Amino acid sequence: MSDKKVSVEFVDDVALICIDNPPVNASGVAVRQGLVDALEEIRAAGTAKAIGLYCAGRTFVAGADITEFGKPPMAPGLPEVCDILEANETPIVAAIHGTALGGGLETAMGCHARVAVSSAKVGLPEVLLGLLPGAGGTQRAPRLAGIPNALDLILSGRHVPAAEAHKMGLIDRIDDGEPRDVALAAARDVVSGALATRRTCDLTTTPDEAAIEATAAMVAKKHPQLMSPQKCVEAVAASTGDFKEGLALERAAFMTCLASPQSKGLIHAFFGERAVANIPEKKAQARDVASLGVIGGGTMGSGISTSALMAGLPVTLVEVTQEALNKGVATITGNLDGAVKRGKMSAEKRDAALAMLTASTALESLGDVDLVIEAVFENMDVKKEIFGKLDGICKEGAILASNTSYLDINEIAAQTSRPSDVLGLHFFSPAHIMKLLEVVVGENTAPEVVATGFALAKKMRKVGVRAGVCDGFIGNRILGHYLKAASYLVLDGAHPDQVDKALEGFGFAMGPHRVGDLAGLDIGYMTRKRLAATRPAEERYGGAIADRLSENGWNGRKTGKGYFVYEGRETLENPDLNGIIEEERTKAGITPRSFGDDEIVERYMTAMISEAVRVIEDGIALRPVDVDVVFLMGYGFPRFRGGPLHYADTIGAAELVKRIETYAAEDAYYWQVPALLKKMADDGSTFADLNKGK
Ligand code: T1G
Repeated sequence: MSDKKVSVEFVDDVALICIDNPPVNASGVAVRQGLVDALEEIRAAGTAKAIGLYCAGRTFVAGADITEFGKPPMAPGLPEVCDILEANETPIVAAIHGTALGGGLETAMGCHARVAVSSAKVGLPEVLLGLLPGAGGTQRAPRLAGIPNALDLILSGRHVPAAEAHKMGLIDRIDDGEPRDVALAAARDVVSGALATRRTCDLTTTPDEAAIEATAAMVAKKHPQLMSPQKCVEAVAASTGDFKEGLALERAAFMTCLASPQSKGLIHAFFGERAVANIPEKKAQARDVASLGVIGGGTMGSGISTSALMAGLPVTLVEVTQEALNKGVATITGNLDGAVKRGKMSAEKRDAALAMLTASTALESLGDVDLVIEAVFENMDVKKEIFGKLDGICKEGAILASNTSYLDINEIAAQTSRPSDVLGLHFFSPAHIMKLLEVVVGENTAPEVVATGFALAKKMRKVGVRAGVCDGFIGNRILGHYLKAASYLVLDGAHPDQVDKALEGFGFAMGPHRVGDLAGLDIGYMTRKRLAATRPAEERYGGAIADRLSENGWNGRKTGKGYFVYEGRETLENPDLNGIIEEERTKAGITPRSFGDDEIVERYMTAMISEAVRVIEDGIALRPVDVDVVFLMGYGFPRFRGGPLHYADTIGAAELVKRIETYAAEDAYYWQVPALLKKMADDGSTFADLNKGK
């Protein structure tokens, strides 16, 4: 059965088992069967007094093979393998390097002792996939580390450094060296008695009702929509009882979660974040970027600079005046201080990062940098002027990027003699925190320049998504469309607060009106004014209410008033809002009607999905998963729903077409069925099929 992902080596009176299943030694069926076969081979040989288990490559087992989920189970299952390891007569010690995660840590906890190199990390991140540890982790972790630590590990999904894991009791010893050597030394120490062994199942868990109750309450408050966190708490609570009964409860909970749409959404998100790196330019040779220039020290420019400095990239920040420059440097310093406070970096690293910042009021100071990111306010003429100047200043081979959120990269590139070196790098605010980076590819952008954009994204720990050129690229184009649906809902009778609450119930961290107030209503106002001249006559105008707010100077949090009123940390009703809404309805001759929360969500999501389909049709996004990742990483889309188009597959193209045709009776211009969606409704295909290139 096994295709030798697992090998056995006999050294004197010990045996070594090596797992070699690149890239991350996921415990797929070949690894599981290989482990069982290896134990049998060692038993048959009868020479080993102890066994060392280690992995080849960059990491210990990083979990069960997630690609097997949702497929018919293949024996032996991982729970069974962990039980076999634990029951084995000859003691087994696991030698951990890299990351022992999920089923990987469970495999190690099934062994009779664990040693780790000091750089190793361990964790049980299954909850991030809408699951819970399903191979004994909820029963063995509490026995080794106690209930509070086990709850922390299982509900945070965090990767715990070896030293802390040692303190927790998960790791018995820290040993540095090559994994095989560490495994060999540890196995010999088991034989000599220098390293104690025990079966985790024989240990007992000290009850801790208070921790269980407090965690259950926290989970109910923090993750009201999610199933698996609650299941995690229930399983850990069972660890104070009979071991086998606890395993059975864990298994039942695991199978329930595995079948849930939430887990499917989260697993789609996991693989999606990796799939978006698969671009046509993947094989092109990226250029080295060892220095960055950033033009504009405003919110975006200082956020981008901060992110680059945190990634170890020297930055030259350019502003027009010394005062603006000082403000930019102060913002960057504040961002870095904040990162130190949040424990994201040490004070020493902050100081080193700040030392890599050069501030200048001269564009000429960017003559030698490898890549420039222009992040000035959203005005085409200003951007064109800057790119025209950069063309004469920057060295040959330098890459010129714009952080524009909407504007035409081709038009900007045409200001230079080197349009092949120009692309869009669209960061999201706050840029030193948000993980999304839209890499906008112009009609002349060279493949190696695109590849460099993605390499920079990886270096800055961002998730790059390839986008074509259109107004607003992938995210903002779709946002612009579904926000119209939200504005029509309010004009037709729903209240902004109800719309927000309905979408927060769906899973968004914040509804569109609160997001508008947070980002600043003036941004939307300027966009509506910018597009006014080109707005089709047949398009219904939804911006009347928002215009009134901005024209009153009420632009949201930054002015203390927008759709809501903000006093300190309090969000209060805006007493003037209802009057404005009624006046605009009357002006438009609208008799308001009531909307249920479900209908609000349906209309909002159908609008989002339909424009997302057009973005695919127009080739602005490569695949549906690219749209999903943009919304998961940049627009607060509920991760457990997997993104707008993964979610769309839970509705089906036929039903979506029916909805749009129904709504079109009210507004045939806004509600149009995209051709691709119609085709999918006819041939029964799904967005998952499109992701597979079908
Ligand atoms: N299964 C299958 N493929 C995996 C995988 C896994 N567990 N982990 C990574 N890959 C693939 C990934 O898709 C990518 O593929 C390549 O490996 C490199 O990954 C019973 C049920 C280990 C920290 O949740 O967090 O065990 O894109 O790009 O940035 O209780 O991968 O190259 O084709 O992410 O260096 C629990 C998931 C599973 C850990 C490395 N384990 N992995 O990060 O590389 S559930 C996890 C990670 C479980 C049991 C349960 C990270 C990493 P491709 P990468 P990286």
